[in-house]
Amino acid sequence: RHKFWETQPVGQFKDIGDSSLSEGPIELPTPLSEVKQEPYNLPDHYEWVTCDINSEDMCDEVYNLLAHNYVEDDENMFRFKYSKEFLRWALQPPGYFRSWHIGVRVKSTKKMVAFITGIPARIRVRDEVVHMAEINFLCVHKKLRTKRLAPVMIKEVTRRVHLENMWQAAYTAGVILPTPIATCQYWHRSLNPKKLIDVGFSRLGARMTMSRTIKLYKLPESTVTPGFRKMEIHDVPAVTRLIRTYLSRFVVAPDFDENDVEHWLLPKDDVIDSYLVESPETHEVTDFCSFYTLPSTILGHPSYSLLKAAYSFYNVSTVTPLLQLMNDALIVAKQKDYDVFNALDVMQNETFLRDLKFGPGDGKLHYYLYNYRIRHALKPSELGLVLL
Ligand code: NHW
Ligand code: EN5
Repeated sequence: RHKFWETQPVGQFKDIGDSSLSEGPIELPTPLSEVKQEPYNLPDHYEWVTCDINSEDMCDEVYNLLAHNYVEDDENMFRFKYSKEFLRWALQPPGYFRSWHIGVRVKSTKKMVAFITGIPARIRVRDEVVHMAEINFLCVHKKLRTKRLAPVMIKEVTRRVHLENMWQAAYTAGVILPTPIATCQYWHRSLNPKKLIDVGFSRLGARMTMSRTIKLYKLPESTVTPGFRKMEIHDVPAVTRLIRTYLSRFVVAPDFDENDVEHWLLPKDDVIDSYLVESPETHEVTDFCSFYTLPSTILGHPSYSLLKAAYSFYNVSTVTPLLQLMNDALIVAKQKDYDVFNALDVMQNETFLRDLKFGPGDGKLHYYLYNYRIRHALKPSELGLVLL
């Protein structure tokens, strides 16, 4: 069934329920001198390129490959359209390796036809912090699909991760592979229901009119929580303390330090939005919420071409009820003209999704670890990790 994945150190379907297998690394690291020194062979006429995402031309090429060939929904109505600024942010966290930003070109024309990336991350699994790669943006041009190029891309990024003495990875996908550590559900909160219905993202409910639907999803003009404001650079230490304490309760979560928080959570226009609650009395930071910006191209619609979507990222409530905090997040997203606010059922998100009028989508997201076995699949609420 899975000619490639059967050869890889990942949990296999045949091993599900085998209690003799213990948790942790599947294979031991090999000496660095035994890691293959040359890149894997590509089919004739193709060549590897290490991408410089800071170069305007390279960034353009990657952006265009993804904008035309990356992930679509199951009915091919929408396609993710990561912005260039987003890609630069996603690919250059503290300690990133340029060698993990891997493209494939046609030798003769230099056209970029495939891409895969890794970034370093410290991920805690139960009480062990593991230095991993987060793998993302695997993409093969539509015209080169099903030619087994993806396994070569995956082996090459694995080799380059090994050269940095890292032996585990985390990734997510909409497809089922051997074998998920957790399966999460996408939820969607309409902010601009008329447009969502017009473009086929959602449907008018049974016995619902357009005007009743618009009223159903109406939000207040401004946020309600006293002390709710945008995160600023001087908040990094307080937000780091808040988020570290919060993430310690999940089975799998990133081990963020202040540098990570500054990179991943400090607001960047049209990339990442973060808000916190500073107590008007004590000036303590008690609550935090964030979302990233990932629009989708609307395929083949006469009047609209872009769906503006916000995706829930990391949220922490200690004083403000999570429901109220996320309602404020919806209000700012509406003020900023997003059409929809998306969230997974990870962390404590289930406690607000239904009350805040999110509905389940038709997409699932499966979480995976490479070369690390987990004894039982986790519940989404045991995951404290969100990938982009
Ligand atoms: S998930 C998004 C992936 N990208 C897309 O869906 C974009 C649109 N699709 C495509 O570009 C986020 C192509 O369809 C792709 C497959 C490139 C997906 N992950 O070349 P072939 C990520 O980026 C397996 C892993 O003929 P293709 C996460 C498939 O099961 N494997 O197919 C990426 C089969 O293997 P099998 C996937 O359609 C994580 C083989 O590829 C996959 O032309 C990567 C077929 O290859 C997917 N999303 O190209 C793993 N989709 O064994 C990282 C298909 O079943 C692992 N396949 O025969 C860790 C590495 C680092 C380790 C470090 C220690
Ligand atoms: C790795 N970092 O399928 C990324 N999205 O539900 C790879 N559906 O937007 C991840 N099909 O349900 C890939 N509207 C996995 C995601 C791939 C993209 C994807 C789904 C997630 C999605 C929408 C549109 C469906 C269009 C037809 C959807 C219903 C919304 C409705 C709003 C009102 C309340 C009920 C739900």
